Amino acid sequence: MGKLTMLIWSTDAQPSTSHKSLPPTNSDTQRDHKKAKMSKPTETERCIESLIAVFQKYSGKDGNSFQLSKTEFLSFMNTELAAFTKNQKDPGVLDRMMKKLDLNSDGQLDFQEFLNLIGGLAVACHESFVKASQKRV
Ligand SMILES: [Ca+2]
Repeated sequence: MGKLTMLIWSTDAQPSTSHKSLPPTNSDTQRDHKKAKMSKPTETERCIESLIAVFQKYSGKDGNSFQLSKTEFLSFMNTELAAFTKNQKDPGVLDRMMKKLDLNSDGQLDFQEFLNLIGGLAVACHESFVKASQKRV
């Protein structure tokens, strides 16, 4: 897990050129980068890492390792969001969700399309949280 964070931050922190070609003036950046590597990931960083990990866990099951096929999407929904899925009385809801999320209509969900699902669910959760707290006042 920690490896993923390192990967993310090292991708951002380093120019595409190799280590050898870095001028000595970059030593500060390198030191900061090392420090960032050593420190414990923040809650936000861990959340990002988890989202990537869970996406790859399902996307890696068949076909393209970095896209969710319909089967992988259903497997994800029925496992990770079982409470949500079970509550849906309409059996076509997952089909329609998949179609709606698949913005480029290639029959696969890439990470961006997957994030739209997570984002949408997070917004819905947050809205019901806000509503609930307004009722209490
Ligand atoms: Ca797609």
